Amino acid sequence: KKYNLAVLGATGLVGSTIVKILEERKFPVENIYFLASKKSAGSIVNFQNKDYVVEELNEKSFDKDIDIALFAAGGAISEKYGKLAASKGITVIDNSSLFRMDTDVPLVVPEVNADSIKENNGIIANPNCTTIQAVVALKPLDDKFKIKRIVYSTYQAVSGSGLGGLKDLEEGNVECYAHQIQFNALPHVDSFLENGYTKEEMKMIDETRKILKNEDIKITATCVRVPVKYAHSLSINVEFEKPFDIEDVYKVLENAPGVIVRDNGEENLYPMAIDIEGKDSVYVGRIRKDFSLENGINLWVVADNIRKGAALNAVQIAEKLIDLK
Ligand code: 11C
Repeated sequence: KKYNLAVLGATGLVGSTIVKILEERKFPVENIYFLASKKSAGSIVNFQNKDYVVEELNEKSFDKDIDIALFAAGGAISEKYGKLAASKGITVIDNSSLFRMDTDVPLVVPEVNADSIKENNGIIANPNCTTIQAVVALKPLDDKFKIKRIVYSTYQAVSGSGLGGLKDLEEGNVECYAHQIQFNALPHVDSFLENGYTKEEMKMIDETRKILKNEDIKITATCVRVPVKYAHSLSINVEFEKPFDIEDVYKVLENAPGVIVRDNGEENLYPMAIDIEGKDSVYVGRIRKDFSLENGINLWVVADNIRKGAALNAVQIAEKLIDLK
């Protein structure tokens, strides 16, 4: 069976990668529509060697016979059209943060909680990029050793801010960020909240708990923007309830879906952003015991923030969805 798709925001960084990944993975497409706000309407998108004109979004856009709409056009578009599309029987896979914490919206990373897709009421949320790569590594460890507490420290690529972030890094501008990102590290991702955390930090905390289905896990996070183009790196400190052998942690990660272990200090082998750009897996290295805790470990987790952190995860959700249809 083939499906009718709509892609919103296909000319952006995430949207254009969604288009590429649908092609790469040979998603069974019957018809595909590219929709965008007035600004991008009229642009050309090439899909499977055919040029398509991007249509301007309006209230009637979702009267078309569409099975799945992949939204990657920002929160404002999701707010305006997400529920409307769902009300017309279309399943929306939304990349924005808008619906993620809604109790009737599954927040899905297919390797972790593909089952939750069944509970959707027309909208499925794609998590934040840093959360996606974290939970791919943490879920199999949680299943085996039960996570009690997590400390996240992130080193995030500028592509997480879209084309503007890349431009600031390449040209040394101070347009997208509050300060220069070239040759710098900014402990500031997304805006600040009254509690002193940034939105990005609170997203990691809230979304991890929702995806791991455990509101009791204690989590704290510090998110930092670094002068890297693609791939976010995470230092993750984890405390488990159960005692473990570090060899078993290795084994669990080596067998985990979507994970590749790259870890050999003697050979200077560990995941690095420049190698992981363009890859689909979540890479884990620097796996070691935290000697300051009874049952703790440290991990270094790297993934391409535009692919696994956004576009690929959305397409994988769509693949699982059609398996269920
Ligand atoms: C960043 N993680 O690197 C952000 C981008 O909630 O989908 C994605 C924001 C989101 O800036």
